[in-house]
Amino acid sequence: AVLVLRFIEVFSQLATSSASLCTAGSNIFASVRENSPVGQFISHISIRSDPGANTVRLCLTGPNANWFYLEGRTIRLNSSASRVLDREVLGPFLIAELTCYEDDIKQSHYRILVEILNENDNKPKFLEETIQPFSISEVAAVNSVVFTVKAVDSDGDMISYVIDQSSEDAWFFRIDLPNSGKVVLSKPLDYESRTRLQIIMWA
Ligand SMILES: [Ca+2]
Ligand SMILES: [Ca+2]
Ligand SMILES: [Ca+2]
Repeated sequence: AVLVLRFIEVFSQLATSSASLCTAGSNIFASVRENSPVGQFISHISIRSDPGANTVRLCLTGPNANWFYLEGRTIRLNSSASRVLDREVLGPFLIAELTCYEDDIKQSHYRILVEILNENDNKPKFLEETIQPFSISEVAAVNSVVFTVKAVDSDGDMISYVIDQSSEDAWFFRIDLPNSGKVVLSKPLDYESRTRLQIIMWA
């Protein structure tokens, strides 16, 4: 008889737990564009109960929980003018956890994974060592690569390079492969007529 009673106890606990107002939720996978304004919608929370009901409490925790706030059953972005969501600083994902308490007893726990979508919000920057003054022999072959520049872009964008045609000595040079940064000599050089050349390049 004792054994039968114990079995019934376990069964009734399981039944109570599955009837919790916190259930029917799920892990949350969402995305948000970087630089999004405060209040940007992230995700609904699909738990059964209205979190306004005084027996149920939702709690955000985890490494990036401070990027979110709760508004009823909605998760929104907690950014501000001085604290922008920056994919280049934070990386591609925000990670947090959502815990649902009922009468202060932890009932369910969900993972939140939000991808930060990239925007092209950084300009390419030339690597200083590739844009220093340097010498070219006056006998350098026309149509040969005489120098190579390189720029980096923290968005990971493909970079192309152009010679500003308004710059004084632009006509001495050309770029055959816009993404390579390789600058080709177009005209023969003559030390007796010019000892310095200067061009402006854009990345
Ligand atoms: Ca950014
Ligand atoms: Ca970006
Ligand atoms: Ca960029």
